[in-house]
Amino acid sequence: MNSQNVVAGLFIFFLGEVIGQTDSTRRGRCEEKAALQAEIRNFQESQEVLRGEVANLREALDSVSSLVAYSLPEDCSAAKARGSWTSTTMIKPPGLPPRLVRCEQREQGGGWTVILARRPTNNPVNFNTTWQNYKDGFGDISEEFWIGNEVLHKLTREIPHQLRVVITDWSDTKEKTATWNMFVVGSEDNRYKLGIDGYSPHNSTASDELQIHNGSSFSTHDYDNDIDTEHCARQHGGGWWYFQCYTANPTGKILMPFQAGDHGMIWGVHPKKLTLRSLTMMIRPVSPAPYHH
Ligand SMILES: *[C@@H]1O[C@H](CO)[C@@H](O)[C@H](O)[C@H]1NC(C)=O
Ligand SMILES: *[C@@H]1O[C@H](CO)[C@@H](O)[C@H](O)[C@H]1NC(C)=O
Ligand SMILES: *[C@@H]1O[C@H](CO)[C@@H](O)[C@H](O)[C@H]1NC(C)=O
Ligand SMILES: [Ca+2]
Repeated sequence: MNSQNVVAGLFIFFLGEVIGQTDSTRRGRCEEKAALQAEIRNFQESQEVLRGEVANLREALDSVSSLVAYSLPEDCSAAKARGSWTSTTMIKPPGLPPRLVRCEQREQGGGWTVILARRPTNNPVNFNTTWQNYKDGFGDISEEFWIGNEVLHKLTREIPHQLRVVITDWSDTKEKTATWNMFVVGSEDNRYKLGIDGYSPHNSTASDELQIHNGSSFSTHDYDNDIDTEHCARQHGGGWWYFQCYTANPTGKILMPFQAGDHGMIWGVHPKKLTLRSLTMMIRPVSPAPYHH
């Protein structure tokens, strides 16, 4: 064999290899493409299946959440009846979406839904706020808050409620308490009119400063419903059932003992007037567990 033949032979050999390789590569690519297309089809199909599943799940979730909402207690007395001792509780007031509230389950047999909480904090809540905020509720349920007039109306409109107030002033850190056996809040159309009665002197150490507010409409700095020529809410800095203007101002500013002013959190009038350090208002049905599904 001469060298020319060797070169020609090698050339043909490599050519054969290259052609062969290209061929098999092409064949491979075709197969891969088909496989890929099949996978894409599979993927699209499973995507459609998944989409259906997601829709099913969403539907199931909707019915589960309405079931959960349906089985939530209406208030803290219903929570208590189910054995709950916790303070922060999810309730579903009649006719309203679920919400977190603060419960008092130890005092006086428990079952109390806290509607207003005040105490000195580093982040005081501004209680000189709007009709809308008082309607919806505002603040932080572990600190200071107003539960919301709509909740108050929905809880008290059909079921007789009692009210309990716990106060402390700066001169005496011992708590004073008072109970009223009737507490009802009207609808927004009635400007959340207050009905209060049945102060019980036997078990109250705080004086009755609320009875005189009976029948008053609710007022805020942007909605004057008091019977005074002045604007009580704006003057005294709270949202409240002002009349002319108040004997108790539970949503007033927490003032230090050396401060003074009618816009303070005040309980009573001179000479019985107390400048409060803390205040909690809570309600519960007069008879236990009155709610029915
Ligand atoms: C206070 O007394 C009244 C009647 O004397 C009673 O109906 C009410 O349940 C008592 N309240 C508390 C919190 O003990
Ligand atoms: C409270 O007000 C309502 C109407 O606003 C009235 O019917 C009721 O007699 C009042 N109760 C008392 C004790 O004043
Ligand atoms: C309450 O807020 C209103 C509106 O911002 C203001 O006009 C009024 O002076 C405030 N009242 C007090 C006591 O701070
Ligand atoms: Ca007025």
